[in-house]
Amino acid sequence: MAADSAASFGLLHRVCKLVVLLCLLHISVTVVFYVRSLDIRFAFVQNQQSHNITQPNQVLTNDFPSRTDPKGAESYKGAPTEVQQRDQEDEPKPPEQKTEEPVKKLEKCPETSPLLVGPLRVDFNTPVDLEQIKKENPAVRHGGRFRPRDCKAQQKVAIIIPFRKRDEHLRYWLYYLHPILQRQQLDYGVYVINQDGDEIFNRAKLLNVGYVEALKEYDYECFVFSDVDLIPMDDRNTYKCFSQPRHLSVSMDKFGFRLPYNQYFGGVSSMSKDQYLKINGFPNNYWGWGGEDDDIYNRLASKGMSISRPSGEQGKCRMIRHQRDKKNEPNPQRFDRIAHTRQTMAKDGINSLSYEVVKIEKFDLFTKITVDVGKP
Ligand code: UDH
Ligand code: NGS
Repeated sequence: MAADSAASFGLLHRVCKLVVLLCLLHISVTVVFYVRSLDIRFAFVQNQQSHNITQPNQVLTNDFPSRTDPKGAESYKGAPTEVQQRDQEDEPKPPEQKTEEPVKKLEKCPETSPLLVGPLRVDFNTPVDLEQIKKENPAVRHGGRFRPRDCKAQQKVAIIIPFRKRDEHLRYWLYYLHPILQRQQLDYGVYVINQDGDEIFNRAKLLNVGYVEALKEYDYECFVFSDVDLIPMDDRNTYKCFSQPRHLSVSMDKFGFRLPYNQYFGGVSSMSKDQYLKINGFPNNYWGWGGEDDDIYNRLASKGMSISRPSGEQGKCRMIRHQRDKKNEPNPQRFDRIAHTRQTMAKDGINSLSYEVVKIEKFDLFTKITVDVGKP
């Protein structure tokens, strides 16, 4: 009897063990299938996300086609990696997305930029390198263009530099001016107008060329005309236009930080399109050094305009010392010419400008336009 019950207990025990084992097997199979179904759902969601990002952008759809896209099924490369996905998000939004989520309209930048720091240290003892300047100004776009990211600039300003064989000066100019102009929150472009050949230099004609060429590229409303060797020592001296033509380089180190004479309009000046057109632009026939800036002053005065200037403190600037350039000797005709500005200005200016563009080069930090301006 005892032996019988022991045997049946053993049998029951084995059956129970078998049942437990079967249960465990069942649970394991269920778990395996459940996990696999999760995988599939996860992949599907990822795929849907990639599809949603890429679908409106045809270029990207080719790179990351959705499994549901029959055209792309062959070339499917899997769900995008984190980097790929970020790249996609950086791409410009397609037009249809613009209607769903309108691009935020930028507010106008304040009248006075909050980024200004005031007086600056300027020296020319250490050489500067274009690559370094580029690295330090990552927001400057190809061709030397910039506009503020977070607000709409008050003015679109073309900066025109008359130029020939002054590469070292230009590097200093770019090194100091790009950070200043960005802090001034301007929508600006830098145009270096390079006189081709070795004929006698003509600063004012190059400035006229700069005006015309810059306008071909963008709807500039203000023009700053700057010698390549002049650097402002205070970023509150904003390179923009005012209700009257502006003289910006009012206290130069070489003149003991004073104006050399009241009518002086050389170095750096700015004019709106209207102001510039009112005086028929600048004279084209001042070959060699001197007088062209006095002629411009005479033009402005004859049209009843006055000169606006920053304070002596804010208008401080340094000139890079240099020798007189070859083929820019003092112009012996300059005194006679400035005596007759009123008679000549209607015929000599933007309405009589002729030149030939030799080359346009877009560098990282500026646009260089090489021109043949002819000879006297
Ligand atoms: N410029 C050139 N290349 C030239 C001549 C002039 O790029 O060969 C441009 C440059 O932007 C320069 C501007 O024209 O800043 C005005 O010319 P400038 O610098 O010769 O005129 P500035 O009145 O100097 O500043 C005159 C010569 C002073 C010689 C002093 C010697 N101690
Ligand atoms: C005047 C010149 C200007 C010149 C200014 C400053 O005499 O063109 O000196 O020159 N006018 C005449 O010659 C008629 S500077 O000292 O910067 O070389 O801008």
